[in-house]
Amino acid sequence: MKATAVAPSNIAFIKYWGKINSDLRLPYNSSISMNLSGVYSTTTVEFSQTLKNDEISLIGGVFSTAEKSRITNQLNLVREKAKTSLKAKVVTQNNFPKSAGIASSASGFAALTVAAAEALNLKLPESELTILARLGSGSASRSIPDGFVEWLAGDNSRSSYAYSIHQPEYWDITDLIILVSERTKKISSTAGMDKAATSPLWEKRLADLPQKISEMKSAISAKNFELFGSILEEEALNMHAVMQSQTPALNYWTDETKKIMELIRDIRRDGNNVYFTIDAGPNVHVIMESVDLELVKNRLMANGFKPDAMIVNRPARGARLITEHLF
Ligand code: 2P0
Repeated sequence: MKATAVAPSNIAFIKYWGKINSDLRLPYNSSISMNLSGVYSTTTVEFSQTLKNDEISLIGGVFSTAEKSRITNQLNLVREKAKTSLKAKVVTQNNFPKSAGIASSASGFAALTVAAAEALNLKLPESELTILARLGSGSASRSIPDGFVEWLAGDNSRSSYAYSIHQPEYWDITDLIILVSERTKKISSTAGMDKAATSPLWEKRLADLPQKISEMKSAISAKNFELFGSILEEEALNMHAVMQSQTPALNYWTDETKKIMELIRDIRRDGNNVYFTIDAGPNVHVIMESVDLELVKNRLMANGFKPDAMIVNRPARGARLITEHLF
């Protein structure tokens, strides 16, 4: 009745921004991502007859009431599948501080789902785990399969699942996350993406996405880094253009974010294949072939960015069970 799972965070190459069905967390479009080796959540779940309520805690932090109730809802989904009403103790640990501004919902809901399903001895196929995780947080579905992942939009809950396109070893690329301090409290991506369709750029984005997704997959399959990087960067800018032109407008960039974007363009003008992408926050993900890591790090440090504000990530496996429990 007890299990522990580790799940990575993931970086989206083609972004999920907007739900066609909020209750089922069905996205408007399919998305593509890579699991990250350097940022992950570990979650232990134990169901027990002695518990009167779910007991939910975060090592090194505190869950808000809203976060706790989202976790209870996720446990309810797994309990429903196992036809049990047993309550659970849940302990989670992220290997990155909450203040780093790294979203923990992808890694957190993936680890929670895999651990809870195992603790109730549900032997679910991977695709079903990705569907369950999606109901907790959309991007969590992409943190379950290994390596490079596509989450298919689908047109109902069964058809909106994620699968591995390539194993982590397939391509030796690096995502160097540059942590940027947040000046203002950010709007959650759940709240922000509800307004995506108010942007005048929205219809065009949606119309262009199928072609972009197919080009992105071809670029990854051909290991054409230059093509991959240019689609990656355009896609990030396109999503942020939608965010910034939504009503109300949503801006996640700080001056530091923009400075890093300019610096990456400079490094590229000097003949290096380096690109960036940005999620719903100010941190910049610098994407490069792994051989270029030292060069990029040195350029960033020469421009005042500290190594302790950088997290190196390689493509990683998805969620997996481990035998060491948190309690
Ligand atoms: C992504 N983001 O594809 C995009 C890019 C943010 C920007 O997935 O409401 O936390 O929990 O389903 O998964 C963040 O959205 O949203 C996200 P919910 P989630 O990675």
